[in-house]
Amino acid sequence: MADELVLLDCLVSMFGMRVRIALAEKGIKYEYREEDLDNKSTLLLETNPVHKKVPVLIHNGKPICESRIIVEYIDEVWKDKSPLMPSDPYQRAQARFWADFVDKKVFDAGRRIWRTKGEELEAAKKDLIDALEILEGELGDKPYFNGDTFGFSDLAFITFYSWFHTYEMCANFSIEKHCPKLIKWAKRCMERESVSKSLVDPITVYEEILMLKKKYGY
Ligand SMILES: N[C@@H](CCC(=O)N[C@@H](CS)C(=O)NCC(=O)O)C(=O)O
Ligand SMILES: *[C@@H]1O[C@H](CO)[C@@H](O)[C@H](O)[C@H]1NC(C)=O
Ligand SMILES: *[C@@H]1O[C@H](CO)[C@@H](O)[C@H](O)[C@H]1NC(C)=O
Repeated sequence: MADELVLLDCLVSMFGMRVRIALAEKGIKYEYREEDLDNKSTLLLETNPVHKKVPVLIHNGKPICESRIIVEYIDEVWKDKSPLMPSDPYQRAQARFWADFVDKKVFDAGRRIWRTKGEELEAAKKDLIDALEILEGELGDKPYFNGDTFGFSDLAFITFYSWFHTYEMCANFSIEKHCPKLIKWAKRCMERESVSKSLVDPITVYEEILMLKKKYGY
C-alpha cells in the first residue's frame, strides 16, 4: 500500500516550512492543506488536540505534531534517502541543541519584533541580534551547522530566512551587517531545491505580517 500523507500547514509558517523541506529532501509526495488559523478545521483540532497548531503530518491516518518531532519522524521512516540527522550520537545531540536554540531564542525574539512597539521592540531587536550573533559564531567558517553537509539544524533554522526581511523592516536593521556569514550560509542552503521550493517569498511573509499588525493593532 502506498503511504498516504496529509500535511496541515500554513504557508508562511517557519515550522511548516521545515516539514516541507524534509519531505522534499526525501522526495515524498503528500497532500498539502492550508489551515485558516482563525478558523481551524475539525481535522486540525482532532489531530492536534493538545496544541491545536500547525504543522501536523498525518501518515496513513496517524497524526504527528510539533515540527522538529515531525522532521525526525520523517528522517527515521524514510531513512535511506538524504539522511538529515547525523549518525554520530554526539553530533545528533548538537544538531538538536541548535534547533532547540532557534526555537527558544530566534523565534521568541522574532515574534516580539512584529508584535510590539517602543521599548519592548528595542529589547526584542537586541535579543534577536544576540541570538543571531551566537548562531553566526557557532557556524564560523563551516559551510553548514553540522559541518560539510546540510542537515537537521540547517533545516530547522533556514526557514527563518523567509522572515529576515520582516524582522529587518519592523526593527529597522540589517541582519547582513551583523551576521554576514549567516547570509552566505542562507544563500548556500537556498541552492538546494528542497529549500528554495519550500521557503516562502519574504515579501509574502511581510505582507501577511503587515495585515496582522493592522488587524490586531500590534
Ligand atoms: N512548536 C511548534 C510551533 C507551531 C506553531 O507555533 N504554529 C503556529 C503557526 S506558525 C500555529 O499553528 N498557531 C496557531 C495558534 O497558536 O492558534 C512546532 O514546532 O510545530
Ligand atoms: C470556517 O470554516 C468552515 C469550514 O472549514 C467554513 O464552512 C466557514 O464558512 C468558515 N467560517 C469563517 C468565518 O470563515
Ligand atoms: C533606521 O536606522 C538608520 C541607521 O541605522 C537611521 O538612520 C534611520 O533614521 C532609522 N529609521 C527609522 C525609521 O528609525
